[in-house]
Amino acid sequence: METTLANIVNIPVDDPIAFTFFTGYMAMLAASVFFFAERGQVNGKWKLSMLVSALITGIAAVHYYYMRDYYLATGETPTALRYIDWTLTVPLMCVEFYLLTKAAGATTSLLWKLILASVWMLVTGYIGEAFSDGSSGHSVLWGVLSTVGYAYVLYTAWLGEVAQLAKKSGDPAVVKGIRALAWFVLVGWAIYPIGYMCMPGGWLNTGLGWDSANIDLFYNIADAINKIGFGLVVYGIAVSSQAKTVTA
Ligand SMILES: *C/C=C(C)/C=C/C=C(C)/C=C/C1=C(C)CCCC1(C)C
Repeated sequence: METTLANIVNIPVDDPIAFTFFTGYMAMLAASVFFFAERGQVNGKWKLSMLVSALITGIAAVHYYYMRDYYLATGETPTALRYIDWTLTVPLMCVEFYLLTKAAGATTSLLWKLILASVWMLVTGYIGEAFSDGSSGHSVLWGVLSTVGYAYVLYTAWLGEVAQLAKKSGDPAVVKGIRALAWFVLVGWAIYPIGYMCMPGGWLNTGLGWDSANIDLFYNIADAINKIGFGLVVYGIAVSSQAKTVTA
């Protein structure tokens, strides 16, 4: 059998995109093991949230494994794999919001609204990215449509049902944790549309002359921040709310 270049893990030292694909993969894998192991240490009511954290980083790790290979073999951005990853993991982040506020009365209708908004955000974003010919009009329209879904999740986390339920929970660990997750949605998630606008033809691309694969630098860094960060916040809630019940 012939050995093709794609069989060899070769990370060019001067390629930051390849580097972030590789380290992103390792970080997601390590985080997954951590969340899964720590799941055994936390109070029963937080175990499912911890498992969801492990699933989010675990699903991402598998996608990073394939995305890294795809990028190394083709030099192109793995758009389809990227969006399959997000379509699985972002709704799971919505599940985290639901699970954390469930004791305070979160309904499955809230969960479905969040999932629908995030899937809308991703399907429209995918159309804007995968079928864009580099002329801005097409991708701007889909980017704007996508932002509607993003705005809905943002609103729900900061002011809407999730924020109100967190307050109602009366658990300071949950109030603080939901606020931290809301910050992730505001700042961490904003990296994605900024990257999107830096693509060829995008509003922020003027004069950058960037290759479209540069988008992966934004997405890889944002994914590490958001997926591992989300999980750590959930872990923090589980641990601090537990410490309270022990001393109470
Ligand atoms: C783990 C993956 C996460 C948290 C992915 C989040 C993705 C977004 C918030 C993407 C948002 C987009 C817009 C708001 C407009 C342009 C198109 C997208 C899909 C990049």
